[in-house]
Amino acid sequence: TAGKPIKCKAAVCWGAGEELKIEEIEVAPPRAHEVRIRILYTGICHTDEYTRSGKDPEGLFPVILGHEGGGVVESVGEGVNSVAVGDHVIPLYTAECKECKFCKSGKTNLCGKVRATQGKGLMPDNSSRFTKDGQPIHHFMGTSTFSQYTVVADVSVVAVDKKAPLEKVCLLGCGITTAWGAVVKQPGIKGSSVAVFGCGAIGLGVIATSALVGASRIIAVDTNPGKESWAKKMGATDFINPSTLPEGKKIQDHLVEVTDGGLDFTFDATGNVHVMRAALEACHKGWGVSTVIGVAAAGQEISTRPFQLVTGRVWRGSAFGGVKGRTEIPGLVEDYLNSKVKIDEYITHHRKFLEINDGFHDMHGGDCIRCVVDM
Ligand code: AHE
Ligand code: ZN
Repeated sequence: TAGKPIKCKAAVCWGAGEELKIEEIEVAPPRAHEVRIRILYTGICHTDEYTRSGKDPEGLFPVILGHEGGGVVESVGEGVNSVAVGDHVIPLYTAECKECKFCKSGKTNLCGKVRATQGKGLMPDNSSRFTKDGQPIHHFMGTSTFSQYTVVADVSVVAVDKKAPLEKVCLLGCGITTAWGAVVKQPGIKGSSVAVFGCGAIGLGVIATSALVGASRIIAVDTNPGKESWAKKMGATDFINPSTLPEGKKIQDHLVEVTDGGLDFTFDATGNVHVMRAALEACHKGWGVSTVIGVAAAGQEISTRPFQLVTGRVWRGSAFGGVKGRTEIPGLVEDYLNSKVKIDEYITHHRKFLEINDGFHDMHGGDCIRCVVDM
């Protein structure tokens, strides 16, 4: 099949707010510095739903969504030497070229190499590899894992140990890595108090990783009472449901009271800007650090009194947990194989590819942490 177009099935979203439609599409061969991958499994993340729904200001249609995949390299374009045919791989929506200003800075994982074209739903040469009856379909996040075959830039993919089941480690393509990185790259969590807002896959991952690195107290916050047992299972020491607080009592004020002045570290894993404010204001005066992980809809803005910052709280954020995918994901896979990093625990739902829309519906239910789709 190398060098030839491949016909396969893909879940296409034709317009904002529409359900995905399984279509037979054509996937062009990889050009120079591109890799064509047979996707075997993919997770569904709220960001796929965010873009599907039309809330993403960068959203383009028609599009093949999906950014939490695992697969096998089918063929490679000219000049590709980082992965080879047959390698087990995870596509990366945060590329790592190792040579741009960002990559070389040593200060960030945000690679600049393909971000502009990725945001336009195109490959680095400004064109798409996906067509349906000749009509181009946009790529998404440089990954488009809701297709049986996808094409990605060689800087946007990493090979992993073949011993690791792809139906599990595909989740390292987004949620679990994002949560892990947000915690391990934040100095000082060991021995400190942490509050985590939102107990979806990201929030639970932040809890699990905070426990792993030795936080002294981990307070989980969620309005769904069903999340208490999940949070405790992952290592939370306390669970607070803000909707059970007395009328008019703000969650941040409650947290400051029960922690003798506030948390050392807080994390937002909701994408709700009011929750982000609460997370910042729940931090301890003088040193508390709040990390924004959740993605907020177009037009949303955060606010707080500047006095919160003047008095020593720090508001920060990270994308993909600050993780450099090509450098660090192989190690995370080994950590999973050595039972240091949990993945299986997050998988509550499985779906066949033809049921992918049901996977989206699963995600809206409070009992779904991650749904893995068998392509
Ligand atoms: N396109 C949106 C922003 C979306 C966003 O923030 N994406 C996160 C990853 S979400 C994973 O589920 C991210 O890492 N962004 C960094 C980047 O370069 O896109 C918008 O609001 O425009
Ligand atoms: Zn995601």
